[in-house]
Amino acid sequence: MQATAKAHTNIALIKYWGKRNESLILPTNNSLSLTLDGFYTTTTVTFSDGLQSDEFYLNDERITGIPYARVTKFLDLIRNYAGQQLYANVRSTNEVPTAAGFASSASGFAALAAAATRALQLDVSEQELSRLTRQGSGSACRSIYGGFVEWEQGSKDDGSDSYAVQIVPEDHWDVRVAAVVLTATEKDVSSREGMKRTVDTSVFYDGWVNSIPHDLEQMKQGIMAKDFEKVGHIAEANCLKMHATTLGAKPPFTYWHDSTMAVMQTVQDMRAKGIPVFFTIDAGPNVKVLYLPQHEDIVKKTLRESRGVTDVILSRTGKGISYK
Ligand code: 2P0
Repeated sequence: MQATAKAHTNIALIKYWGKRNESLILPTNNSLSLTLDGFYTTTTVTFSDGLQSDEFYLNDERITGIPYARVTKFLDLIRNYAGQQLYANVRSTNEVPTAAGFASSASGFAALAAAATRALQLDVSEQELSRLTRQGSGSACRSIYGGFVEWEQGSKDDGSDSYAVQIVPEDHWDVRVAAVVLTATEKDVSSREGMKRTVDTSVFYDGWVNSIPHDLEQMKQGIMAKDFEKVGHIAEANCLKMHATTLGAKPPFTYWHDSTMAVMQTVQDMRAKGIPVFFTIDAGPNVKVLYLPQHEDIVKKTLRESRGVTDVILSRTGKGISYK
């Protein structure tokens, strides 16, 4: 009744930004991501009839409150699926520096779903695992797979056609990502709250949703052709559009700090000098920079010198779920 799974985080090049169903976590648009090998969560789940409730430890610390509630709610889903009632001990180790601004929920829920289903010896396909994982955290459903991954939004009300699919595996293309660390403070507006406020109130929201099919088609062409300029330009523009929706919300908000904009400027300045680099930003101030291996040294050096930067962490493309 015990299993251990490892899942890597992912960075969206076409963002998931809004739900059409909050309890089932069904998105308003398809999204597309790159799985990263540098950031991951390893989770061991042990179901036991000796437990009176679920237990959750993260990096050896007992977790309570909202993060614990999200884990038990997800375990309820798995228990329901399996048709049994045993409580679980969950032990996770995060190799995702929170300061790097990666949602640890992506690798966290992917590893939890994989370990919990394996511990119960459930015979689930990767597609089914992705569908289950989605209900813990939307972006996590993409972390089941390595390489470039698309989350199909689906159209059914029950969510049965909303899951991730792999576009190409991790060895298709050596694209790299630099995580530019700016601040260790918690964000003011969580991604869950931010996307809800945007869907409910942003005057720019329809424009965002309507722009996705074209971005997706072009992005997939770029990935297949390994056209870095094409992929980079679409990713950067898609990120800017997502962030524009927050300025049209009521009340308006932004995830950017002045140092965020300084890094965006640094990236565009590098590009003006002929180095192909592109940025993307999630629901926080930190910036991720896409680059090719031959530019690693100059990219790292230049980003480190940008105003307000405390660290630059480099990553390659990563694998999907693995078990120990
Ligand atoms: C993404 N983000 O595609 C987008 C871009 C943030 C900005 O997915 O409510 O933690 O658990 O489904 O997955 C962050 O949102 O939200 C996210 P829930 P999640 O990566």
